[in-house]
Amino acid sequence: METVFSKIIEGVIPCKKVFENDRILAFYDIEPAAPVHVLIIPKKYIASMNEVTAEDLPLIAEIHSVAQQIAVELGVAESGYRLINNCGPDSGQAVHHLHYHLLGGAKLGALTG
Ligand code: IU
Repeated sequence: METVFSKIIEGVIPCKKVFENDRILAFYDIEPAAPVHVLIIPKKYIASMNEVTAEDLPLIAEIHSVAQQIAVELGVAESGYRLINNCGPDSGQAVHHLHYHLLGGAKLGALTG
């Protein structure tokens, strides 16, 4: 399914890239919720966490590895950061292409639920 993130992956919509390889793209969120707010997405279309399959698990592991690397490069590894996935309506997931928010650069508020 085409989403805004497919268009970003295709380069039709520009983004401020932080990381890219054949499988993963990371870019700055256009509406940052923290001083550092990066989205990390697989290039493969997966609608949400609910659609992740066993065959996707190496890709999910690689996303974690990329997040770790980005945290170091953007200087938040030691101060701390969050890696968040929103899945489904109650989470507020707005873009139906799997993505992880990497948030840091300030003391983050308590998680609410
Ligand atoms: P969510 O987890 O689906 O709620 O997060 C979607 C994010 O995608 C949200 O933080 C938006 O600001 C962000 N975003 C973006 O970075 N670029 C875009 O063109 C669009 C949304 I549309």
